[in-house]
Amino acid sequence: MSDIKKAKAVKPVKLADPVAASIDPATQEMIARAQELGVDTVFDRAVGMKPCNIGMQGICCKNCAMGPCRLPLPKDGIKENDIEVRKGLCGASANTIAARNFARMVAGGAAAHSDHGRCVAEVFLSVARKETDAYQIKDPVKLRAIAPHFDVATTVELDGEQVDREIDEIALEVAEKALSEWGKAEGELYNLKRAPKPLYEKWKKNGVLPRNIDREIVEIMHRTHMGVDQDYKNIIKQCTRASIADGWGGSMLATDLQDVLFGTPTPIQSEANLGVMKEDHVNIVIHGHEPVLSEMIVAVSQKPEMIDYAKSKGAKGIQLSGICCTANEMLQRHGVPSAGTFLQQELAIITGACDAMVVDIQCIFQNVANVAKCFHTKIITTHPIAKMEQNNVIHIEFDEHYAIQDAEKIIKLAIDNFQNREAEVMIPKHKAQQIAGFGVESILYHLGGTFRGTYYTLNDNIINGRIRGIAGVVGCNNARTRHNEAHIKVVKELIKNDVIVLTTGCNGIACAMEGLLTPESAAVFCGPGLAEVCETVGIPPVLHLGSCVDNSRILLAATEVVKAGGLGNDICDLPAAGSAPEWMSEKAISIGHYFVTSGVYTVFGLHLPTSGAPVFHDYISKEIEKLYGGKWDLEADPIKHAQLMIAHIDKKRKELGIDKARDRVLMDMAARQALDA
Ligand code: SF4
Ligand code: MSK
Repeated sequence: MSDIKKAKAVKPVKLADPVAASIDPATQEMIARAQELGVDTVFDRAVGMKPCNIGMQGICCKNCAMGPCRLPLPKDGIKENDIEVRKGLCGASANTIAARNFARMVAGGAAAHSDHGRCVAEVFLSVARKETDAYQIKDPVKLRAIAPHFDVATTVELDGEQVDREIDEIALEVAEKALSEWGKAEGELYNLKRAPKPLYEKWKKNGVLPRNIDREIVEIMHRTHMGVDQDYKNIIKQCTRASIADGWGGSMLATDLQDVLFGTPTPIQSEANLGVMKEDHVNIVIHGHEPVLSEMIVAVSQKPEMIDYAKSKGAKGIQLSGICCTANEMLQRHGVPSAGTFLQQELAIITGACDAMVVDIQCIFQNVANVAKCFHTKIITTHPIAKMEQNNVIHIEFDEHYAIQDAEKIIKLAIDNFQNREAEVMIPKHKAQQIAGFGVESILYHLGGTFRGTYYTLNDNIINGRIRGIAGVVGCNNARTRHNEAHIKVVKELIKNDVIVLTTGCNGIACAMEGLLTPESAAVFCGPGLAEVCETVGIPPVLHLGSCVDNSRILLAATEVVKAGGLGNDICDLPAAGSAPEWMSEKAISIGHYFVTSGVYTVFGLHLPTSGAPVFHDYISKEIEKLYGGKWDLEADPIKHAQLMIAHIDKKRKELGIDKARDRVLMDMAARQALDA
């Protein structure tokens, strides 16, 4: 305690047990260190403040000033006339209230992803218009690949022949059309047609094709206003439309345009956990979601003059690392190591070695500024929509037109702060190797057929049973449950049972910290079939596909599997399932709902804010399957959670007639087609 600013430290009333709070030794060490220094962290606060039971069940309405109206479940069970007896002042039923709350979570999540996408689209337009020279189009091949989805021609007729169109012309047209996706007056989103045709037809039949991204979010806010939509099925219909506008709209646009601008990820080696920070370097931890700024920070931090400047201040160099999805963005394109997941953000400062934490948008604790007051760390906010009220926070607004200058200013500030370290530095030793940077394209390369140009090998191995199925395991940490425990138990149970895992977000970081993102982990943790495939092609059993917006890569990978043939005609036919074992954010609910309405059986951990309205809960966890082929489920126990996913995968294998194929019968193309017939 003597070596930190005592006056600023606020001792929490109750302290967390570090071992009960996290499975990760680095996290345990740093929680204990924080407690020794008298600095409170989210782990302590979670012990001291219990969540509201009514809110957890989704049955508290505060949509007007006559409330909040709370509708606890009757002790003697739900009555037949529940909607007449259990109601708010206006008469809103538990189903209406829970559906409205759920819909507003989808609106919040879809807005967050989509506003991120809009920002990228605006930078892309600036680049296409040559208004900034800080960014260039790094992946013209991907630009040509996505252009047709926007009805943008990639060739032009010249002397009676089709020749490649200028990349700048394509970029400008794609940029303008992409940006109009947020507010166009008529039509539907361009990317919807990238879904398997039967899925598109289901959306059309059910009247949920999104018109433009902003409209669907605004309409949720309107329909959930006091006294508007009071039919939970109709509210969820709009939820579906907005979540599709997220997954197949805003998020997919963000992913595609980021790939075009910053490069499509390819497998890359790096490290994960707090041990990636270096005591003798200037440590800059970048946290948030948007790669527009972090791309520049990566570029500028590698400039020799910046490294020399750091050396002139006594450091050996500059060590960048990331938290949350900015970490994933910098990891997948540059191999920048991940310092940790969502719940480790305060701990990075408590190392005493964080010279600057640079934040952009989403998942940033306001408490990082309080923790920073106890150390020398500069907290730098960079986004006009995400500031903090604490007076120790520096705001350097990032403008893509002055991107390099802004990044230089931020990095110099961090370097100048290196000499101000006061507290004893304590960086946990723990870190793990990881291979990240997978995507639709790289899966094609590793598990596809070079000549066939499809997901042939992947499908073949699913059909022959070496790979039992595919799981998308994604999402956050939640301080209400032991950090990373459910993430790791779910993933290990899946790969043990030959289910290949596609991961994004904080699950990806958790798996990296556990060493599951290495090809070598296959021999240790996988069932024999998956281990054989991973060893043969040299991939990890858990493929890290990137950040939260990159869940769109999972949708497109699933679509590629459908296209490759032999596993049905739609995403809902695949032996596949989704999971968010430690979810916490509204974005997770939006992702969960677009997984479900894209045909994926999706299991969440912890709890769902629907349990106080069992009829509504039944609707999204049973009836909705008839409309879209996917449904919600809930299981807090990680092993049972994974087993539910495996049972669903086995059910789909049986429906496809490939349940007997697990005895490793080698099949040729004709046999596979016969199975599909
Ligand atoms: Fe209560 Fe109805 Fe107002 Fe909600 S909208 S707070 S249920 S009166
Ligand atoms: S960062 S949304 S805690 S995954 Fe995308 Fe992690 Fe969840 Fe934030």
